[in-house]
Amino acid sequence: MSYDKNNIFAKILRKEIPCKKIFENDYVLSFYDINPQKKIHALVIPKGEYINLDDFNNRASDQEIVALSKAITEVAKILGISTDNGKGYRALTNLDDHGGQEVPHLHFHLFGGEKIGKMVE
Ligand code: DGP
Repeated sequence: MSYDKNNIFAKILRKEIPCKKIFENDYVLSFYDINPQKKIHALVIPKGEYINLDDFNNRASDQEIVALSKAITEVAKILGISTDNGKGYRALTNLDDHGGQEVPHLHFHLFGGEKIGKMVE
């Protein structure tokens, strides 16, 4: 499967459609999910063209990988849901068909602002 340059997050990265930005640096963009599933629902995406986490880990540079991982922690701090203040959140990424991925550009969901039930008992 090749990267679809017309996916919605590619359009957001090209500023062809707007987003409610939370954080940005050379490698990463974070913005609010358009259809929040929890009180706080943010997305963190790499600026590079990666379909999912497997594609990212196969092809991205160490710099890009570190930047994405650290951005998740940074965004949680900005949103006031980080483990620093004893709150916490869920970071999740869906991969491909069985994972229920809809947008084929790697994204981590950050859910927080309320207690989240267990997905796997
Ligand atoms: P997933 O199912 O993991 O591929 O999640 C895709 C998420 O992307 C879903 O929670 C809704 C969100 N989303 C889809 N279109 C847009 C959009 O145009 N703007 C924003 N901010 N989020 C979007």
